[in-house]
Amino acid sequence: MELSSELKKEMYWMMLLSRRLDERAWVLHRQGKIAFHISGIGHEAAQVGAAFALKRGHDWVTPYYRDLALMVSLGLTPEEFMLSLMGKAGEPSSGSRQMPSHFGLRRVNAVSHSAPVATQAVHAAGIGLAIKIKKEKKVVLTTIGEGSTSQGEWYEAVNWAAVHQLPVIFLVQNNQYAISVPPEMQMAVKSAADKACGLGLPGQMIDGTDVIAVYEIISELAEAARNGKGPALVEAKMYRITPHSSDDDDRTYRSREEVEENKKFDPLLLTKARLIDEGIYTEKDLEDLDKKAKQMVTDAVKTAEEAPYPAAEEAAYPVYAEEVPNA
Ligand SMILES: Cc1ncc(C[n+]2csc(CCOP(=O)(O)OP(=O)(O)O)c2C)c(N)n1
Ligand SMILES: [Mg+2]
Repeated sequence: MELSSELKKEMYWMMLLSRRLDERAWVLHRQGKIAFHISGIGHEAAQVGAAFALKRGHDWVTPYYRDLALMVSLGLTPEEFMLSLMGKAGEPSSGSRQMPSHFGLRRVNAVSHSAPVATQAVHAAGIGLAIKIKKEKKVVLTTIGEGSTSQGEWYEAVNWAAVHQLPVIFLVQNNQYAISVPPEMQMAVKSAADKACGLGLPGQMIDGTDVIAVYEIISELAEAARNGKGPALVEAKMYRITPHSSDDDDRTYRSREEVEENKKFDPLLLTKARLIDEGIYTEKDLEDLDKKAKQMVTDAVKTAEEAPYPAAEEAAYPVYAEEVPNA
């Protein structure tokens, strides 16, 4: 079924806004205004396609640190992202107790994760079990990098979801590096999706630069999972255009030529070209949208810069059950 132009426009807008937020984060880091950034540049198509396949606020998400575009599509505002980068009060994941990009947003059922990679997959399996016990028609999307599928927790979570036929979609974002380590140095199979056959669930590899393909595939799997058909594993392939994080110097393990070559597969540019080809947008429309996105980012930076830091006396509170102030 051909998707509506409106839907394509909405998805492009989320990709664009996330990209401009992400780029500004790098600038803020270089200006010494923030301590750390971990980037989702190159991952936007996979994340936006997946987010749009969910019923926002109904389904559940346990994301990972590269999921800015996923979170923006679910409803994280530019201001909230900037508050987290600057460690200001009111940041919705943890009231700025957590590292930036350890996304959580209670109003859309997105659960903040721990820094050890793959723990979010275990949380997803647990939420999936709760959904099954309560007989709800919901799905959990959990995301992860390909390198982190080598972690024990990931196998345990996928195994558990497969044994109990839980409504969980395990989305692997294969950006071809785990910091400096390429996939062939840490998995003997060609694709993380191949791991599915040993765990007893369907697995497939998809083009993670094609927002529409991702949307269509995850939509179908999500609907099947909501209707009791069990979990699925999807590996979306893309390229990590930036260094791993603002603490990484990627010149030590990959050539500039390789990075330049892979910029041809930049999902934002591919989607833009497609929208122009299909007559959905003109170059001028896209320029206007870009101005709008940049202005929103500038406004968000200003708001976050003017926002207060959390009060010192609130630092240790609340760790468990009470409300996070201002969240
Ligand atoms: C259990 C654990 N080991 C190591 C790390 C340090 N670490 C953080 S991100 C990362 C690489 C993860 O690579 P991948 O899963 O491919 O995700 P990507 O960052 O490429 O999106 C590592 C080793 C960690 N956070 N947790
Ligand atoms: Mg990776």
